[in-house]
Amino acid sequence: MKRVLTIQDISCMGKCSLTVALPVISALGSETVILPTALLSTHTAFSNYTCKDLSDQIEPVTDVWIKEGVKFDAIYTGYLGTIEQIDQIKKLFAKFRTEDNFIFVDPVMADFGELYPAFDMTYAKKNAELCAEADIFVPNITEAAIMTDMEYRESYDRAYIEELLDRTVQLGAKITVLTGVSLEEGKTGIMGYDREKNEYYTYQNRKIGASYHGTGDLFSSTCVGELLKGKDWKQAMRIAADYTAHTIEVTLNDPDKPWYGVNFESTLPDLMKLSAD
Ligand code: PXL
Repeated sequence: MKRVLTIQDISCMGKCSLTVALPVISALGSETVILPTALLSTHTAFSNYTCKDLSDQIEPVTDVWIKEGVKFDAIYTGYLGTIEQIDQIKKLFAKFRTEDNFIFVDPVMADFGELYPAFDMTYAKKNAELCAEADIFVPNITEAAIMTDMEYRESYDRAYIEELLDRTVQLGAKITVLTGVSLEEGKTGIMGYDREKNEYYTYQNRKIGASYHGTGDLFSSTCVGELLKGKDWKQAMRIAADYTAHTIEVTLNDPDKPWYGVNFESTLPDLMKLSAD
C-alpha cells in the first residue's frame, strides 16, 4: 500500500485540511500519515476560533519516524501556520525526499483576492519558497497572483491566465497547476504546465454557482489520492475537478447544508466510481 505524509492544520470542526485529506486519501486506498501544523477549534472563516501552533512537535515527531526508518511515497502540504514552520517543512522535505516519491504543495493562504485572516504578506512571500521544492504545485489564482506580484483580477482573459501561469512556473515547481481557472462563461477548471515535458494541459468543467470552504482541500486531496493510485497529473486533476464540482452541486442541493463546508461524506462513493473509470 502507498503511504503519504500530509502536513496541514487540524481544524476540529469545519471540514477542511486534515479532516478532508484523511477520509479522501484513505478512501482512495492509501495510508495517510498526518503531521498537524496547528490545532484550531474551527477554520478561520468562523467568527471565533482558537489556534494552538504545533511547530514544536515537528522535529520530535519526524525524529521518531527517521529512527523507525519510515518512508513516504508522497508528501502533501496544505495550510501551514508560521514563517518558521515553512523553514521546518523545507528541512523535512530534505529528510524524506527520495528518487521515487513526489512532493505536492498546495500553498493554502488566500482566495477571492484576499489572504486568509491568519496570514500577512511576509508569510505569503515566504510560502513561495516551498514551491521551488514541489514536484506538483497547485495555487489558486489569488495565491499565484500574490506570489508573482501580479494584479489579482476577478474577470480576466486567457492571456492573463497564461501570463500568471508562466510567472508561477518561474517559482520553480516541476508541474504547476492553476486552479479555479474559468476560461469560458459557465465553466471552471485548471490550467497546468509540466516543465520537464514542456506540456500544457487545460481542463474545464461546469461551474456551479456557489463556493464553499474546504473545496480546495478536497481538490488537492483527491489529486494526491489519484496520483498515488498511479494516475498521471492530467488524469488526477481531471478527476479531482469533476469530483469537486459534483460535491459542490450535491451540497448546493441539500436544504440542510452547513455554511462552513461541503457534503463530501455523501459523495465519497461517487469518487470511488469516478476513480475506477
Ligand atoms: O480550506 C482552507 C483552510 C484550511 N485550514 C484553515 C482555514 C482554511 C480556510 O480558511 O482557515 C484553518
